[in-house]
Amino acid sequence: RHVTEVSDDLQVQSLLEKARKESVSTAFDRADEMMQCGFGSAGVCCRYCLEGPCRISPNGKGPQKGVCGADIHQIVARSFLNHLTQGTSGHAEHGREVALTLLEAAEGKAPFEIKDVDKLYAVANDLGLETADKTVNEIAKEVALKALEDFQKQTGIMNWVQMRAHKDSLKKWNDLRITPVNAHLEISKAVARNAMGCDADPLNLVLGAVTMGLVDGYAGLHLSTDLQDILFGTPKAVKAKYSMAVLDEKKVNIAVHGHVPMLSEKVVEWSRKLKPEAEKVGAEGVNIVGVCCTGNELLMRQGVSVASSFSSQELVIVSGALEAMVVDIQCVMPGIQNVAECYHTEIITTLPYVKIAGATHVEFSPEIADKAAEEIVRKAIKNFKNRDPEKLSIPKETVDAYAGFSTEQILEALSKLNADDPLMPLIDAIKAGKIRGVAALVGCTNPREKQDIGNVTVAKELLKNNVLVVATGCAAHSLAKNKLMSPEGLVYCGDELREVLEAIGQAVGLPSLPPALHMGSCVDNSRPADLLTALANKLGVGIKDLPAVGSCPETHSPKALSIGTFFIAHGVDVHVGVNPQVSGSSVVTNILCGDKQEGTVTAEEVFGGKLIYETDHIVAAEKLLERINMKRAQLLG
Ligand code: BF8
Ligand code: SF4
Repeated sequence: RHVTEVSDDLQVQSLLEKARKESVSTAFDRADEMMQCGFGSAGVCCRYCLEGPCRISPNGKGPQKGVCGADIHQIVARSFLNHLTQGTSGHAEHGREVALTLLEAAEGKAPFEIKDVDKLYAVANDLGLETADKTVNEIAKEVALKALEDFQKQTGIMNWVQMRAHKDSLKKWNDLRITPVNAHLEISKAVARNAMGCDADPLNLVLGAVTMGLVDGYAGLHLSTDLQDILFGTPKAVKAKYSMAVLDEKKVNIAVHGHVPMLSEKVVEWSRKLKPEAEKVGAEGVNIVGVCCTGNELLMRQGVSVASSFSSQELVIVSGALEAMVVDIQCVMPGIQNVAECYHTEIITTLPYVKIAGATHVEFSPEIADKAAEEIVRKAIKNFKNRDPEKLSIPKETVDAYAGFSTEQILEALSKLNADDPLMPLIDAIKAGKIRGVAALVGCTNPREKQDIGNVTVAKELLKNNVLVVATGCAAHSLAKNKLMSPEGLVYCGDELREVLEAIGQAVGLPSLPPALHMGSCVDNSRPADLLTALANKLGVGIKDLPAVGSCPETHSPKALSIGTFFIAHGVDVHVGVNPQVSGSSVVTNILCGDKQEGTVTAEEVFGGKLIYETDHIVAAEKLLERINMKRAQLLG
């Protein structure tokens, strides 16, 4: 593809041109070279035992059963569950790491403080813990232990499900007997049921996938957000900068990349402490830039600038201005190491189970957080002298964006309009049709797709039709770069939505709220879920009854599928713009994407929401609007 076809971002285009001139291979080029396997695309290839691999042709030619007798629907359902298990385990692992950090911090073993004591009390109360006469650290320890129970208990339901789920949704899951007991138990069960000779009922397998979605939502998203807010602070509105141009030629540049904020928070701290050392090597200081969701975490709480979303991560290195890229877990392309070898960048892995051959490894664990962060920043400073001026090319223009819209921050802003009942202004606007509905633009960028175009097109179409847009993950990155997170982007909103955004914004001393509200990283998809739960409770209805949708136009990650399934389990319609690899089975496709229909069971019928797979961005937005309008009509009559 020509550079203009791989990304809508001119800076990414120019860095990709540079990479190509310098014979550096990146994901965009590898995506062009890679043939897409038709069997894999349809989900009909099974490698779960050594009788296989078996693949079944969806057109009916050739064998229609695997050696064990599994048919195409069973194989597709298992590959779907496998994707969900993969995505969920990443988020659950994230939650567990944060819980352990909170425990060690509370016990005085790790150098972290409880930054948001109010949130700690709120979570402790929601968990039903007694807080009177206890110190902050004692309460934090109890909260951490409650969180860790969600990876241990053998009976009952997960504490975080009990605490955070809407009661109607929970009842539905209990009736279906799909409510998770503990995250590890469910993940292990999902792997086990997917093995050769186990679960062979496509519907039951899809319900297993829904359980994975719930584990993802509670042990992953909600638990991580709650505990991270306690440890690092609940985000408040913050102004920051986006684009590759946030790299600073005069400073030592460090990119933090991945997902968990524990180390990166410390790297920010040490980058300030070690400024004098950076000055000694001729730099003006140390500049931290974010990539992927670690970037989102630091942006939300510290206003750290963001350089790149997923698909262009290697191009941050191609700028020639990056002294170190520090990575933790997830969405870290192994390709960064090969690219780094063509420049002076040092790739630094930090977790014992996420290493990259050829990269430097500086081990991180909560108790040695300071030591690890200090060592990393020093390595970057030392590397500054190796920068090659011939290879330097930093794009020029940054884009301003507002972020930090936690549910708490949104409610605080709304309370300026109605102090007694902050949700009312939002509900009134929805009832009056000034806000037609709420859409969460979530998920990734994908090197096979033209970067940003799907995320931005869907968002703009919805905004134009007065849908309130919130965003997380790399989708938020696409929107921010296109001015949808600054008042400048108001021109893309319908008149009625714009009036609401201006009214709320002006009440908090801003010219307006931005068109799209940045709610954080991918685990922070708990925040839109919290907002919907609050709205549903206020209206006395289920989440499935709200005019709310999710859209994931450019995903690459199974994590996005598990987050999407979490929302579908609440009855929220979810759009994906990239093939979810289930088309080989009419049965599985109908369960996930079908409408209510005699004689078949569909997600729409059971939960009230479905999966919408649509690659045309305009059509996708139309379909989402149609669903929003349908739910509005049912809710408001
Ligand atoms: O968890 S949006 S590419 S970075 S998977 Fe990855 Fe997708 Fe980005 Fe964040 Ni989410
Ligand atoms: Fe083939 Fe069945 Fe083994 Fe899969 S589990 S590889 S379909 S024999």
